[in-house]
Amino acid sequence: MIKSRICELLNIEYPVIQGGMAWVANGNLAAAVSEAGGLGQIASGSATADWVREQIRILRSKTDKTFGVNIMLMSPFAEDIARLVIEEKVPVVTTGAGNPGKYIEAWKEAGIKIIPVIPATAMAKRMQRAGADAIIAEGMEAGGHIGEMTTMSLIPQVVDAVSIPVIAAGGIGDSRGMAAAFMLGAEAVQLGTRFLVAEETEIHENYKNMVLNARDTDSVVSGRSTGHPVRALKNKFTRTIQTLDTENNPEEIERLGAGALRIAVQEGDLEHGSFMAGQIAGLVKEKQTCGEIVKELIMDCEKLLKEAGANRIG
Ligand code: TUI
Repeated sequence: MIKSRICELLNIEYPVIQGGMAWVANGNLAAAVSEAGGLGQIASGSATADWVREQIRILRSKTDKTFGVNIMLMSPFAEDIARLVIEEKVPVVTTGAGNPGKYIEAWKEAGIKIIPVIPATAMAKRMQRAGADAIIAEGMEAGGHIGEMTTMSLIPQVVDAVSIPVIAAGGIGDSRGMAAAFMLGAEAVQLGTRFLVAEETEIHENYKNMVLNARDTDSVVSGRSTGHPVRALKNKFTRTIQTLDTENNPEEIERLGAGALRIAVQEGDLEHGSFMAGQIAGLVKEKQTCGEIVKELIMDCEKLLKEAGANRIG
């Protein structure tokens, strides 16, 4: 049985976390993942605190298992949601796209488990010093807003830099990626792209088909000129943004970018939408329930790790 400090810390059965995907990860999806024994998360993205509160209600009507809320720190509502998670006694908070330092003391007082996403070791150490319970180290293979490091290089360096448990994210789509992450010293994995096509995920069919039809090289990074690079599947939108990058026009990128993810998720607009997904999209070929995804990951990962023990070189 794969057990780790993360299972104990979060009171979950399996060390599998569903990524905090803005506009995608609602109360329904998070409940399905938590019911499957992993950690489901509601993503606040740029939504209001009222929307997040509603999703927490929906989730709690479907499961009494542990769940998380992911707070996107660049959101204008981050402050409100930071308060809401205390009011609602949310058990686990993860953060992305910034430094959650100013909220940590209040969250700790409320007994919330705090897990920031970090893109590099310096930030990992800072978060440990500030009182984080664990960290998610996310490589640039991930979809959405990314850092510079790859998962393969980032995970072992972060594992050596901190003593709190490390959750690996970015480029993990199946049990092989999960086993590799454990070999690098991670104690859990976070997957986003694989859950994009889950049966319970309520996004436009065009989005699911973009992921299911993607090849390995179909995701691209755009928006570097804004300081907030984003990985998404190639389309007219990403080509426009890349042109604006070369013209060094971050203002126009911010203007076009605002709302592009929502347009992809809700309207499936293949030209103007930002279909954020990770490099591992090329591996995702099948719609499954969250229960099937979690079970397959765990069973096959256990087998791989056992076989790796039996087939040691030398
Ligand atoms: O946050 C993500 N992925 C996201 S957020 C998002 S919503 C969005 N939409 C359009 C433009 C920008 C965002 C879509 N995908 N992943 C976690 C993550 N966090 N990746 C990188 C970071 C990060 C970056 C800098 C975490 C901390 C950090 O600290 C900088 C500082 O303040 O020192």
